[in-house]
Amino acid sequence: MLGLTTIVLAAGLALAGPATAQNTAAPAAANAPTEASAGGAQANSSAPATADAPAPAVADPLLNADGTPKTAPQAGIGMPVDGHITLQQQVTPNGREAHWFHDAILLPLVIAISIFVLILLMWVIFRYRRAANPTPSKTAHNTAIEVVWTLLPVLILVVVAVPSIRLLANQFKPAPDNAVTLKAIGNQWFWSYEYPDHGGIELTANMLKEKDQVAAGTRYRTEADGPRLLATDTRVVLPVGVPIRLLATANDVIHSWAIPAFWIKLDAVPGRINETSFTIEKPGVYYGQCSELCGARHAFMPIVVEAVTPAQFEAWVRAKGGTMPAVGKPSAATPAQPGSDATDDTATPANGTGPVVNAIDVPATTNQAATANPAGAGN
Ligand SMILES: [Cu+2]
Repeated sequence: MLGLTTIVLAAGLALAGPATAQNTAAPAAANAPTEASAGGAQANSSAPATADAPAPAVADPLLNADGTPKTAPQAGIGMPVDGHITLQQQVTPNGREAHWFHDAILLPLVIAISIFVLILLMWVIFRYRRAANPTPSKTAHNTAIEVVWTLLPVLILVVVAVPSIRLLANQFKPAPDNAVTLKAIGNQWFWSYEYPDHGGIELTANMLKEKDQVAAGTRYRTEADGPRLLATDTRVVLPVGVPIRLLATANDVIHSWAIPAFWIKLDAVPGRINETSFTIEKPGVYYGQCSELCGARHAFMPIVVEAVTPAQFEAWVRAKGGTMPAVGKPSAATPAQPGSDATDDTATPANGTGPVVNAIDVPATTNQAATANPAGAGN
């Protein structure tokens, strides 16, 4: 009986959901058609539409007329490098701190401890083997050594804990009010994005396929787009030098939004919004991938961020039909987690019914439709 009640309740919620979403998402919905039509006119959103679509009112300042990006990535920056075995070059303060922590503290410490233990083992094996030491010592305790082997590891852990906890705290420091909010939404198997503080710009990013994998006339990956399996048809555009508030959620299963060069890996969980922040220090193109096993095409939902100057970012926002938020205006998108003190289900129903707000318009988009590539099915 309880099961039946649950099903009925769930069905009721599902039916009520879209209505709630429409109410809460009115501003976003108003922008959506504009964005959709503008997107249709851009080669990066839908390749087949390129041929006969009219030119957009304001051309995307970051794209060429044929939809390819103007900015090519810099070799070895923001992407993996053949034969490279340590962290990617970091372009955020947290990333640099983590890189330093890894290279200057953890790695030397791990190597020193391993060598020390190896030497001790070798010494015991050779010096105290039966042939060299036929009558073993009966010593069972040595207070001095026991104090050392207890205190030394404790001291080492304390030394490691200080920078470790500092880094952890920095990673979860809430973004300031002037941050640019980017909402990343994981889908099987592509990413969609929203800029809630910039007039609700929405993007959908699909992986670009190779030339021999797509039908003639369809956009495929070029060197300007980036490495194979990492390039997307639409890039996330973010300003440098400005804190970014990253919100991550998902529509279906758990995904994870990760860019190694930013020191960012944030789980995107359905019905929940995870938040972190970072500041990109250098303009450039940076690549990442979904980092949570999310199904058959998990490996084919890359992430590309193009970091530009704030002026270029503003021009891009305007070209996308978005608006710049008033100076000093706090983000409207700062989420309250379910169960937190800040959660107020009456004022912001989206918090109590996470999946509903996530579901706005997005399910209509599919990987195949956006790339217009039938080869993707069941791949
Ligand atoms: Cu995924």
